[in-house]
Amino acid sequence: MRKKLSIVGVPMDLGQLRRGVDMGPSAMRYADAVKRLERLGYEVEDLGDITIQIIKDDKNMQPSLRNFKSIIKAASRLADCVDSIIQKDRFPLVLGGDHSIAIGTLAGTAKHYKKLGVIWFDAHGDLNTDETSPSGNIHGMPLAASLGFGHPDLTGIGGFQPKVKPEHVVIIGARDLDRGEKDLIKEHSIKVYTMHEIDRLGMTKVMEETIAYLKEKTDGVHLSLDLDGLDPDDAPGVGTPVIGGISYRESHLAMEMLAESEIVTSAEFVEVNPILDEKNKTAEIAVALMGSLLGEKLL
Ligand code: HAR
Ligand code: MN
Ligand code: MN
Ligand code: MN
Repeated sequence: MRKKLSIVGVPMDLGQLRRGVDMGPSAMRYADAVKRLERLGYEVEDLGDITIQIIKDDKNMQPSLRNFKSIIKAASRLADCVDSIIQKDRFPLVLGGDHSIAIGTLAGTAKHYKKLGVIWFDAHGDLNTDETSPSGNIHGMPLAASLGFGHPDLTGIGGFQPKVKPEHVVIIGARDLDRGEKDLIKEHSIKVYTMHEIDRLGMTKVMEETIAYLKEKTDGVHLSLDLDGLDPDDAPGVGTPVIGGISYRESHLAMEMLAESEIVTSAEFVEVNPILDEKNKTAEIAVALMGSLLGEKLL
């Protein structure tokens, strides 16, 4: 049977302060995401973008949760959309947008998998709550919210929580973790491959271990790929670059190994900011990584 895939864009930049990441979906479409995946034999439908509604005065209503209401609204819409894609037996591919959109993606996905695994490919942990966040930016909170930590309106999107359990999460590429995030990781024994472990073990071993860790105990795996997981020399078009990241080839290797493992059941590519990019390089990398994740090979 031919595999079917649905793309949905989330042109939202409200989870952080730098404008431009709302153009990420356009940039990835411009980089020929649809054609690239069709070439791999998928039947691809592009559902267009989720409508983003900016609620008046939301920005300053709660400084510890900036744009809270608008983000919740978008997340709920995205959750419904992802839910209906999976109901139609299609693979959801979400184009961000800042990383706060993952709250919605995971809410939609988790409805279908009781033991959902999550691979969080990111320079950051995104494990802050409104109480630990140094910025009040919700794009630093989506993994915490999906685990059930944080403001009840964020953790409760979709009407249930948590979406995912700590023992079903693997973070890859972390190199900028805040105090509260480190505490949460230790308290809940979340598996993290920081850049230290990636340097030490190599990406091959990291991915072998990640796949083995998730394969046995999960019934589906969501890949949440923040382009700032890559080194900013390779992927400059991101709002919060952190030096010393995953290389272009290492990230492809990770995607290729995931493709071989066949464990991934949904994916999102976030934080592409075309305004900060060099000739759409980061969006092109994102699309190339989608290709590798979905089975593209070099030979
Ligand atoms: N940890 C910082 C905060 O919570 C920075 C988060 C930056 N996040 C992203 N997503 N780009 O990974 O404010
Ligand atoms: Mn992130
Ligand atoms: Mn990040
Ligand atoms: Mn930080």
